[in-house]
Amino acid sequence: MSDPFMPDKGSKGFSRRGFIARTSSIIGAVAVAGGAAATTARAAVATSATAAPIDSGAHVPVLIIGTGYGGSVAALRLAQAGVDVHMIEMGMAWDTPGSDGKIFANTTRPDYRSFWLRTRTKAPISNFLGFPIDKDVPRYTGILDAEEFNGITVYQGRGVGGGSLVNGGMAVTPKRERFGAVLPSVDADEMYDVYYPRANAGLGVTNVDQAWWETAPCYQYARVGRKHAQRSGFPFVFVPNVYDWEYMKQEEAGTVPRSSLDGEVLYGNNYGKKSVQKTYIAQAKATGRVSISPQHKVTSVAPATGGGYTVSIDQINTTGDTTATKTVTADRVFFAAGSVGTSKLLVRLKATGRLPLLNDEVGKGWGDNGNVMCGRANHIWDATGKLQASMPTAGIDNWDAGGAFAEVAPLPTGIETYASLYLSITKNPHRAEFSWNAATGNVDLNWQRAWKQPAIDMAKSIFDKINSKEGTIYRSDLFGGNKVWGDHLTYHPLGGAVLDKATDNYGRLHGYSGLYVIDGSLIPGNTSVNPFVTITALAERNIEKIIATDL
Ligand code: FAE
Repeated sequence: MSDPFMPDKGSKGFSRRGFIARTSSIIGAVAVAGGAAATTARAAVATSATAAPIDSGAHVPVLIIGTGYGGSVAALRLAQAGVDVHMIEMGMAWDTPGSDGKIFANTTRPDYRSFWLRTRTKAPISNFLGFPIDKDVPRYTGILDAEEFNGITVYQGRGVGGGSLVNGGMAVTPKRERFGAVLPSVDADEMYDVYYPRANAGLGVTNVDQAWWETAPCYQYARVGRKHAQRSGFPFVFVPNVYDWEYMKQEEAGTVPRSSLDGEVLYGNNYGKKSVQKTYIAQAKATGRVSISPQHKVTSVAPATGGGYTVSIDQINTTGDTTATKTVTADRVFFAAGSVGTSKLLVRLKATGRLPLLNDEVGKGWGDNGNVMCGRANHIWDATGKLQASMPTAGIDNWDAGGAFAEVAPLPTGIETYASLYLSITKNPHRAEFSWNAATGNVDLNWQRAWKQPAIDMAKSIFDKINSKEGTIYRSDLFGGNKVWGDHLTYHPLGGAVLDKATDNYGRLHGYSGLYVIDGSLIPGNTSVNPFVTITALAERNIEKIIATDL
């Protein structure tokens, strides 16, 4: 089959006019195909057999809100300790293929499955060669939420598995000497001796085979990233991942269906990636003590007369409409709805009198992990490869000298772009606060776009130097309006219910016994690297203590 993204035969380099012509026709074709597929595929998903939804009036010993990293760790460890657990997840189960035979949509061909209740995609990289690439999609409870707040779009995974469904799988343990700034109230020895190793084992974290990496065409972009980093004197570090490397080798050999080598990531990986659905949640379900209600959204938690908590839940359909309202009771409730989900719930419940005794730290200490994106335009002799594995393997560590750790990111378009893309994590000091807006009935976040400037400056400590050394420039065609910096987003929301402030030092919420926070909202805004290993390790630490002392 001919590859429609391939440059014309015989062309020496990349032709802008040719690309645009081809891209428009592909986008057009995909829009039609996606629309046609939508009706039948939605029917297939609706018949998913997994859902054993909770009944209104039920009583459960433990209810967990959310099924990402924190929620999954809590569910598994509680179940292993003999406690029955019910998990409530607003997103879909993601266990049933659509009419194309795939559970998840491809990054280059977004369809109804791609976005959470949007009628138009909102890709993190909005443009290519200056042209917008977003397109209309049917409104559906898709996998990636681009939630918009003042000055920032916060990307989050929706579904059983949370962010693990959509992320790049980079499984990075912060350097030990930096841990004191990440979680100042936590004993580093315990974390590095016990809980980080436990988390890495539970998540299935492994290192890429470096000998293979050195020659694999799909990591040419990363090798170019290394060459440029090292020529400018920056440390280049390999980072582990949860992707199955043996599977990726087989993808390369053409013996299995492609996932990472087909550009799958943002809207889910059909194969190869060990999301928590396949690790913690699979193990938790195997205990027989854990059940899950997908497409159920917790709207309220309040003390119940006679002890425990009353939890209100909306069951929703695939267009986001409420089809049933349920009330259940639970002895204990774990908030694991992610930094944004947990913060929004707690701030609203405090302000509206359901949980008035929560302290004033609730909603505070929110950060974006200093995320900022940029691209560099390489010379024609520095091709980054038309085949790019979607799972990053490495980063440039300039944290101590310049405050930035830059992930060498793929740009899996299927064509040679001569672009190097980076997601930088920076020491940006700004922290925002969630607050209740009684007029709109929403929870607002007071982030300001200008607060990204320190992050940009820190990222520049790496890329200005590389550009100067290589004689290259920043790409200005990726984020619209000739912008060089992707300063409008974060993939890494953290904080809002900070450990040892809104909660005690193990995540027990002040003011209410039996209410816990166990997700990224405990971490005060920055982890110095990608966050999910730290979220998982902290959850392992806290749940061990809670099981030992509270249950
Ligand atoms: P999270 O995984 O977000 O799970 C929360 C769950 O709660 C979600 O499934 C929600 O749908 C659900 N929920 C929310 N509100 C409600 C409610 N009211 N009722 C019921 N359910 C609810 O939380 N991190 C890395 O370390 N490495 C990476 O390579 C990486 N790449 C990323 C790429 C992308 C595109 C994105 C979006 C994120 C990436 N991250 C990465 C961040 C990582 O996925 C994120 O930090 C964790 O998923 C956060 O884990 P939590 O358990 O806090």
